[in-house]
Amino acid sequence: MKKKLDARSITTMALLIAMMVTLSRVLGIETQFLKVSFTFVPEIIMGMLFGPFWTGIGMVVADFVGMALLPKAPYFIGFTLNAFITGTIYGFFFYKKEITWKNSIQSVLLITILINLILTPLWLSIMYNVPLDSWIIWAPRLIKAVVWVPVQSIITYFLGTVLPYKRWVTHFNTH
Ligand code: FOL
Repeated sequence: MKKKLDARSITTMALLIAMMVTLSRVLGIETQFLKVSFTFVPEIIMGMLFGPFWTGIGMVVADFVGMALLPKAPYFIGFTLNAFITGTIYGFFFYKKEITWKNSIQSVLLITILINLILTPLWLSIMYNVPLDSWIIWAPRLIKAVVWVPVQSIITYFLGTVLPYKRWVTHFNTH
C-alpha cells in the first residue's frame, strides 16, 4: 500500500537523498565505465523506512539532483531506471524487516546480477557505443563484483545491528 508522505517523511527523504548525492558524486569513485561508492547505506535506510515505491522515487530524485548539480557525464535514462529498480529492491528486502545475513546477501546478489552485470553493461554499451563484449565493460566490473558482494553484504548486515530501526518504524507509523 502506498501511503501519503507527511512533512516528517519528506524531510527524512530529503536528508537521505542529500546523503546519496554526496556519497555517490562527491565521495565516490567514478570512471566512465565504473562507479564505486557507499551510497547503498542511505539507500538501504530509505528502503527500511519507506518501502519499494518511495525508495525507487527517492533514488530517481537523487539521480536527477546529482546529474543536475555534479554531472560528470552526459545524462542517460538507463541509469535512472537502474536507480528506480535498485530502490524497489531495497524496499522489497528491508521495508519493516529485520536485516539478516539472508536478506543482506540476497539483496546484494540480486542487485549485482540484475543491475551491475546485466543492465549497466547494456546501458554503457549503448551510451558509449562500445561492443557489449568489450573488456573495458567487463574487466573492472567483474573485479568490483567479486570484491563488492562480500563488502556490501557485511556492511549491510552490520547496519542492521547498529540502526535503531524498530524505533524508527514505530515513529514513522504513529506520528
Ligand atoms: N546518467 C544518469 N541518469 N545518471 C548517472 O549517474 C549517469 N552517470 C554516467 C552517465 N550517465 C548517467 C557516468 N557513467 C556506471 C558507471 C559509469 C557511469 C554510469 C554508471 C555504473 O557502473 N553504474 C552501476 C553501479 C552504480 C553503483 O554501484 O553506484 C549502476 O548500477 O548504475
